[in-house]
Amino acid sequence: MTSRTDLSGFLKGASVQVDLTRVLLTAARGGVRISRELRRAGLSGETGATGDINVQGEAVKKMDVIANQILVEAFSMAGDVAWVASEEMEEPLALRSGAPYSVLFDPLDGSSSVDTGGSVGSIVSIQRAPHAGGDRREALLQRGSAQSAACYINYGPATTLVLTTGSGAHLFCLDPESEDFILSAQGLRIPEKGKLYATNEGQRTYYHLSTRRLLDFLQTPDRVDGRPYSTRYSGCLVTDVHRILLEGGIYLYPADTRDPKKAHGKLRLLYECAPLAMVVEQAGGKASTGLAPILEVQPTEIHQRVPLYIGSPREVSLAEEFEMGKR
Ligand code: AFP
Repeated sequence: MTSRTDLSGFLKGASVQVDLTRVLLTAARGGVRISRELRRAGLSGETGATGDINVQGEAVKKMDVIANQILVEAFSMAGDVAWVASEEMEEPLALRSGAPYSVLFDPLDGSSSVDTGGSVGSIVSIQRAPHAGGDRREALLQRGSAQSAACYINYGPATTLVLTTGSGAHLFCLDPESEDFILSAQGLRIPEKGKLYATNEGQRTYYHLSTRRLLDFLQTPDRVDGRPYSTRYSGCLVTDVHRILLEGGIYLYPADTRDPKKAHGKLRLLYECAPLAMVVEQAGGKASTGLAPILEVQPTEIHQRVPLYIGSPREVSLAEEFEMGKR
């Protein structure tokens, strides 16, 4: 039998601080429970919507609520977490005064795919909590570059976890029998250039001219440059970014002209874009708003939205050139 490294053994071997290790293991255990619930959702009546609308103005699915409860409960018991903030909660929740970390998460990204058997994900950002606790909003509004660690879990045909503590990005696969995450690739490297792009092209009419020109470019045949690109879009950010991370290319959710209230696109900076940016950059990729690195954006609100271009360095730089009007 080949030797296996589980998540806990990996973090120990990588000399990750003990308290940060505990928080990451808590996130992973939460992911195992969510994965279990997802497998049973169709049998236990946990599909469909609750009838509520969340702080983002989106229909809440039953599995959104369950996944959120699982993670809040897990971090509440962890002891190392001062604050949690979630896509599903209007306000951050204070857990333990003086604890070293704050955790921000999207408990179930792409939840509209649950009922139709699509892949979904969880995204977790871990940042240092300020010593004195501070005002709840101020304390959590940290740039992505200040994150201590970030991870996502993709619930697909297999449940996979990709994490970074700032020294590379590493991929783990959930063993469904032992329910351990087992190391499957250490030091992931995103291809410098890919052949795929992922975007909701049905909304192209609403995209700004610069973005439409970028798409035109990606679709224009050029054998030497490897165009046209192919589209792969599942409607789940985690799943789409995971594919781009492994195969190269670009995921984009741009700003658009559809809804003045969402002039910055749909995706949330603190618990979607920043953690994914940290993971992808640790694998040698890039993440940008089109105008600036995602990790350098100073948040002003917990549920702030930003445009996102993320993936291979070549395609993200190209997207920036279009969005900055250099092409
Ligand atoms: P849901 O969680 O409501 O399914 O939204 C998922 C998401 O935030 C992200 O995972 C997708 O990339 C994006 O929305 C898809 O949005 P569009 O439906 O506008 O393409």
